[in-house]
Amino acid sequence: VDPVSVSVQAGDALIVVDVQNDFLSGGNLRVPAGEEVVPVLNRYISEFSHNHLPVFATRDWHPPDHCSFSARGGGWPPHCVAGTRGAEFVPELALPETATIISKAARAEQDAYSGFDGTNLHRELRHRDVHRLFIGGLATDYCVLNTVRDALSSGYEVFLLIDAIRAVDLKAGDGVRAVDDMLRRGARPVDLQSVATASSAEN
Ligand code: VGL
Ligand code: ZN
Repeated sequence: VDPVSVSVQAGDALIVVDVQNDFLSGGNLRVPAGEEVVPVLNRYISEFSHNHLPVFATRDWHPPDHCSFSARGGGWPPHCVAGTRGAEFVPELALPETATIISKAARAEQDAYSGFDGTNLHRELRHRDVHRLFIGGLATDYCVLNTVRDALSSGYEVFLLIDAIRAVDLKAGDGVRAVDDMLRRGARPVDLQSVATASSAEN
């Protein structure tokens, strides 16, 4: 995948997807190498913050009896139960105080992999005149995939942070297939270098 060069500008927002303790090592639904996205996302966060651009952070925010949990016939171990340590953002993630938190899948009978599903994310973005989204986080093959799909079908331009995503890979290749799917639908790949280079060239 060849990253495209882009400078961040007014109308852009960063969406950090589900960087929560339960998705990292020691958590209940470990994403392999999930911790590796944290320092990279911190660099994107500072790029956006320095340019006074909005940062959003989604979080999986389930009740203890959520329908996606195995006890209820769902496919996942209990994870990201609202108010528990597993649901907290990873402490090393340097979210600015101004970040907008988007909680999803907070009702027992409904799951949501997309940050747009059942939330006010779209409204918040329109309110801030955002039309381009830079999206990274966890997990590539679930919440990142579905957030990117919804963003594209809602008319946003999407830049996928290919160095700041990791997959669950329940089936080998799920992550690669998810990236292919997002790019085929029109997301454009970027990495720290292709974003930072373009924007620092202006300074
Ligand atoms: C996620 C599985 C279950 C995710 C959330 O954030 O990608 N994956 N719930
Ligand atoms: Zn979940």
